[in-house]
Amino acid sequence: MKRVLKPVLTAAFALVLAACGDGDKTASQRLQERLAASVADGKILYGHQDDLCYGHAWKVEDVAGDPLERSDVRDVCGRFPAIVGFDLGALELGGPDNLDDVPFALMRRAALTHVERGGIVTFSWHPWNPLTGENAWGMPAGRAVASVLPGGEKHEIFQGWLKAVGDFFDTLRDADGNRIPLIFRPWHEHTGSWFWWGRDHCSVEEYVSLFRMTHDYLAVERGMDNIVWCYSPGHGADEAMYLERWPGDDVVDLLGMDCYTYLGEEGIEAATAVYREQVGSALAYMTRLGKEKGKLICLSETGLEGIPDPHWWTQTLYPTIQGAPIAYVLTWRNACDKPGHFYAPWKGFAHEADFRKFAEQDKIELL
Ligand code: BMA
Repeated sequence: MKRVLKPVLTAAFALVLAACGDGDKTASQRLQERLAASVADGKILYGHQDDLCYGHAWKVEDVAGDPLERSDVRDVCGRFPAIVGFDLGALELGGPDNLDDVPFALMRRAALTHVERGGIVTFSWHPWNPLTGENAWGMPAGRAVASVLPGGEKHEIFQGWLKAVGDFFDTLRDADGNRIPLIFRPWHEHTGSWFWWGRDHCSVEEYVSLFRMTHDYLAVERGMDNIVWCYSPGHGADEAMYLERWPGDDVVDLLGMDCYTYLGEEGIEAATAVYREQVGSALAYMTRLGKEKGKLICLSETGLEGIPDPHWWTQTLYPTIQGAPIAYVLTWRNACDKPGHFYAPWKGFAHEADFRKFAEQDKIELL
């Protein structure tokens, strides 16, 4: 009798434990809790786009075998970024590589490797325009958003594109076969009009429907409860614009913002002043909104292309973000094939010491 009962009781106890403990939380909730704990601890995680796949003047060649230990960030400060960003653009076209020539097989390995090391991954998506066949930036955009919504002429094709994203995410599983937690940040910078889902190319209702359709397909239809959904308007959005196309409290977990220091003809001082004003004011209302909505906030994309300012990290970025409860800040990619297109330092770069100082701040977390 005892022998029969014991395993039954043990199994029942495990069930009760699971119901009370972490076991009933989704991977998305656990990642949000981890980020919230880091914010409560006063930390800001540092992230870098495509970090393990390539850097300034190098790239991974051996997709299946490379140990993925190279990183421009690590070369400069000895540590990997805490967050690595990837972009799914061109996945929808069915080819092996993304829009920046990163093989999806490499992206998968890099994401899994980074999570195994204790890091966090985030995905953006610059899909082609399903109506015109141009890339995400191609203009005129036409009524592409309307065309992918139910009843639109590209709806069915677009369902296939969403399926491609779902299928790719579904392959991101740990050694136990569980889907890894990930941040997904679709339909970003939509308060500008440089992408086909931008402000001038669709109505408020159409944008909201696009976001919700994407969420419902992955989170509901595919049951992906490992995704933290990030909403990230572009630079210059005031609070009204930020909220104008808000897709709903039920489909957003993380409030983001994409904002860069744009070096124009007026010089670095003017660019820095604009950046500090834009990011500073956005983080102020995002902090309030995050509290009201019980959601985390982040600076989802930022940087200064080519980093011509020797003190950008310590005198522009750090003072602008250090007072805000952002979970993370991510700087954009270091292209391996465009020498001036980089947003993190690399070994030998003239101003690399300033990044090291930034990375050494107590507040700033790397792996
Ligand atoms: C842009 C640039 C492009 C790139 C795109 C998507 O900001 O970096 O070169 O193709 O992002 O990653």
